[in-house]
Amino acid sequence: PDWQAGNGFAVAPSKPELKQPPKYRVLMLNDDYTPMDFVVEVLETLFDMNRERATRTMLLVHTEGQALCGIFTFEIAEAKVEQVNSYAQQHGHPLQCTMEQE
Ligand code: NFA
Repeated sequence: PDWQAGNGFAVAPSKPELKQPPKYRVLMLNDDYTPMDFVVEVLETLFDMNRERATRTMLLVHTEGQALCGIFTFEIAEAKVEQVNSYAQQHGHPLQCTMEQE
């Protein structure tokens, strides 16, 4: 651990330096076929967004090609991606999410 010079004396750091777990971005990808209202519904239900935020995020994906849905630990991010992809597939839409380390 790094040592800190307090009032002229070398003293041990007051807290151990704990390493936090890596975080993962969940990104939604644009496609030409998924209806906009379906995307908004997915963002509301799986990413806990209100209608306004879900609509803004959907339009960002639509215009920019992708947008951030949220940042999670590995297991939560993995579950979100799986939920979006399987829910979309069940409804016959090509909508996809991916994840990447922050
Ligand atoms: N691009 C899709 C359309 O024009 C809408 C869409 C938005 C799809 C965001 C996927 C993600 N119907």
